[in-house]
Amino acid sequence: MDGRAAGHPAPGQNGILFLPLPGTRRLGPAFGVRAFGLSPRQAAVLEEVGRISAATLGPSLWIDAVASPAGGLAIRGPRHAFSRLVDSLSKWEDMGEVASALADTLDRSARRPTLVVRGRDLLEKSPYLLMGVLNVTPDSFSDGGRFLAPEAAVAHALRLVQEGADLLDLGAESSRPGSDPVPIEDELRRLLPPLRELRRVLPDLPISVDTTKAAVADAALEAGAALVNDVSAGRFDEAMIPLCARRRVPLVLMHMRGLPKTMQESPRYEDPVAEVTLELRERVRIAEAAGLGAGTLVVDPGFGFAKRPEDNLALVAELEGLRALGYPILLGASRKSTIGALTGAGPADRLPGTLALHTAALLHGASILRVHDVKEHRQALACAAALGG
Ligand code: HH2
Repeated sequence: MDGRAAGHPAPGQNGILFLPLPGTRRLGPAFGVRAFGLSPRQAAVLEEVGRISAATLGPSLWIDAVASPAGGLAIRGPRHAFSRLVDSLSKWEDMGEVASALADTLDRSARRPTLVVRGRDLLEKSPYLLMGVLNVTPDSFSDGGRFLAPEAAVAHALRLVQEGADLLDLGAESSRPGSDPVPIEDELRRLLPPLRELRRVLPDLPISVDTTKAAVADAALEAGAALVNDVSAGRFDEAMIPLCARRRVPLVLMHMRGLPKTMQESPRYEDPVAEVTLELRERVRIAEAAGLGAGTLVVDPGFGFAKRPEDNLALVAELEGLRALGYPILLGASRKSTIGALTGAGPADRLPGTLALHTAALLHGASILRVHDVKEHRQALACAAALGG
């Protein structure tokens, strides 16, 4: 299915977006954004106002006009200069939308990421979390069939926790390219026995349920799951977002276009980071309108979901762009086929590539990594975190 035909916006059609640039820190003095979706006139006015601001503020504000049909324009400078720019822009006719989009990105990108599970902010003590993958499926792309038996699933979960997983993501339906949906009853039959047992032996462990079906999420929450991870960001089941809002549990909104069955047939992006952020922004707005927000939303660019290898790599290299949304960023590149495309390695041999991509993601703003290999990530995380990513 073509994602756009399924209601996804074309570049520039769905509002203006300012994306934090790579290399700019959340609260550091220097900040940078690039604009997406400006009309040629708005781009020209922004450039002009920026130049005037730069002249009055001294050499602290840089404006780069980038020739791009999507109204590309990059601005760098200290945060206080951006606040002045917003003030100046709001005085210009027809620039109110641009000023409020810029103010929105400044505000959201400065927020400290939070993830509140059962009253506890998991991101308070440590700014990075490892989410261990536990697939109770017969057909997941890298570990299908290994943990289908509840005893095997529980034993593996205990190992992941012992190795340092901060939370677990329990999934009973593969979302690999080409996969078919699993009926609700089958998904629950796979999911509930290990979930109940895990709840019993590890009562404090935050467990997320990886599902796109509200009925499955509801039953899993009842059985002790504390978060929901939805690879469709609530698109496949309208009841998902209201369910999480009603139960006040965190929801991961992951970006994908189309369905897993067909999503790799013709993925197409002109500007992956801007388009993914814009499409996720729509889902974030729906979730916020339903009552989810700080502490209960996580965003994920959906590495490997309706994307070519170059799109996945651009998303990691410019992951800061998603900070425009104001929520913790989760990334899951573990063992995925982009690593195979780059190196020729099969799924079982993709740990080094996974660590490289995940380290890059951390340095570009990810707060949560979804991983199969926890022990190895603990070491990578200790080193990457020491760099101040
Ligand atoms: N990737 C997979 C499944 N769920 N959830 C989020 N939020 N982000 C991801 O990148 C993500 C996800 C696919 O990986 P895996 O679970 O190993 O495989 P499968 O879907 O075949 O079970």
